[in-house]
Amino acid sequence: MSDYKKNVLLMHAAPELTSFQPLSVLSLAARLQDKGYNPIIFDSAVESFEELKKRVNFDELLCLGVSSWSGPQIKKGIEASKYVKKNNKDVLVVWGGIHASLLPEQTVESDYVDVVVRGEGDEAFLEILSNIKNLRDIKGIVYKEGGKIKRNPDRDFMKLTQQEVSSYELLNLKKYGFGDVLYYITSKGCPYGCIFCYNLAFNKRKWRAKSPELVLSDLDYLVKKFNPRYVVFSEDNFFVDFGRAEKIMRGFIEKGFKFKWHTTCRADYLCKFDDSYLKLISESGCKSFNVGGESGSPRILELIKKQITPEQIILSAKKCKKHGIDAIYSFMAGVPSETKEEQEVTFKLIQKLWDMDVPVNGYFISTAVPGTPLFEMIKKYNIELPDSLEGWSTWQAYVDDEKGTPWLTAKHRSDLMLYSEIVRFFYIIRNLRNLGNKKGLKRLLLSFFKYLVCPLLSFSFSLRWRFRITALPIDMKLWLLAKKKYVGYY
Ligand code: B12
Ligand code: SF4
Repeated sequence: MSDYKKNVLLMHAAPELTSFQPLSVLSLAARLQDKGYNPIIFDSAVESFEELKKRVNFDELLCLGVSSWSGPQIKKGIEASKYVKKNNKDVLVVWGGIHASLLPEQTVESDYVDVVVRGEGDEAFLEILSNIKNLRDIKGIVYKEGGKIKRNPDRDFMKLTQQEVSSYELLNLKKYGFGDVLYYITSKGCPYGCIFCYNLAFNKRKWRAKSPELVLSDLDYLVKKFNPRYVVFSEDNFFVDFGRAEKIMRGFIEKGFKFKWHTTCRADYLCKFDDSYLKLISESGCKSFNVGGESGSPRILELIKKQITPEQIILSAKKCKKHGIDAIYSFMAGVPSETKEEQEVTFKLIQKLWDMDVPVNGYFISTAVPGTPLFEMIKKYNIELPDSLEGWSTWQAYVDDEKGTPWLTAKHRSDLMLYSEIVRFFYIIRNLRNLGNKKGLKRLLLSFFKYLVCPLLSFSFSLRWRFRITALPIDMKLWLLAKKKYVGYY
């Protein structure tokens, strides 16, 4: 029998169909490996609990760690925690991640949770595992002791100086997307204060970054091991320090990395970049940026503290186009207090981008997550807030439910949902992959979607968008069905 006191199950509670490597648990796992533990990763986006049961002996676990984001995905974390506790109540159950960090006391109140780690868990988790019987001196945690909930002082942000890529080998990368896309972060946090973003509460506007040397050596390792076709820097703000970013990009060229890369970039940064900087970005393999446009209305941009202007959105798109980089914009629908006129201004901006052949990947219904100023703002609408972890798992603010947006009338919300789906539809068909190596029935079904369903929807959605027609959205229902069947998570 292996030394089960070293077995730590790390779960990324995620819905099916999202296929992005879970960096939270990968980061924890790398530290555990360094200290001689045996981390086992369970990503509920790519593996069912039944499958997990076949490969893990639950009687031989020291701990279950669950990574959580607010929303329905919590349900899977709860199921796993309950199962583990029922099987053996001595297995420690620790929750972390953004949801648990923002509502730690409420999370630890659950019978099946012993400890919550607030913020980065890498160091705290190791300390917990080596001091299971005495958690008093561990910073950044909330836990139960003698039936009472205890909150220890905050922990400082960790230094991003350690290699943390060894743990990628614990994943079956083939299960993720096309199997040749790697997720990695070079920095954490963001110095801006957009009112809808988790950053203020979670990162206190502190941006921390890995050195160019560490980034390049991590990537060297990943390239040698996995030879990715594509690398996504899935962090909040890659470009805060233009000089650091420049060193990293020059490093890609010097090392002869062949992968293409993608990250997010602010519109105002893109306006500041001169031609030589944009040329470097492009030459280093950058294929695309996600850019938060959010709104065409200067008042809304100010309200949400985005610190950009509509003019910068257009200029940034033009500059990226000139250098062959796809800037992909996203917008927010139905921000509290937004008028129909302001909504119209955003539609016009979206149209202007489309006319320039610039992609818009979403017009997403504005939803407030705990810990954000937007969340404080919407409390005046007497929003019904869940009062338990289980409550959050059924709180459908992220999906199709009016509870999360009480400032919108049902009609306004359903109109916005329709426009949101239209924008998404045009983005998805723009990127529709060719039929690849699909064979047989799958190929037939995809051809049906591509050559029959899409043109039909394209026609009706164009009319709706052009004349702002929202009545009888039968086409949207068809689209929602088709999207679920053919497109997966979007
Ligand atoms: C990449 C990403 C995605 C990818 C998914 C990638 C994946 N599989 O992980 C995609 C594009 C699919 C996505 C989708 C969504 N996302 Co997203 N996403 C991110 C993003 C940009 C990076 C996540 C990441 O990799 N971070 C890096 C890791 C290392 O940091 P970390 O997760 O915080 O982990 C550390 C700590 O939290 C802690 N920790 C975490 N787990 C645990 C567990 C234990 C046991 C312990 C001890 C500690 C611990 O230690 C970790 C290591 O230091 C974050 C923003 C961000 N920077 O985190 C938003 C973010 C997580 N997303 C968010 C949201 C809202 C969504 C969506 C709901 C959006 C939507 N409306 O559809 C969907 C939800 C999908 C779903 N249902 O799961 C919010 C979540 C807010 C919240 N309150 O939970 C964030 C914070 C963005 C934001 N600005 O608000 N997202
Ligand atoms: S710029 Fe992006 S990451 Fe930074 S606070 Fe705003 S939304 Fe969040």
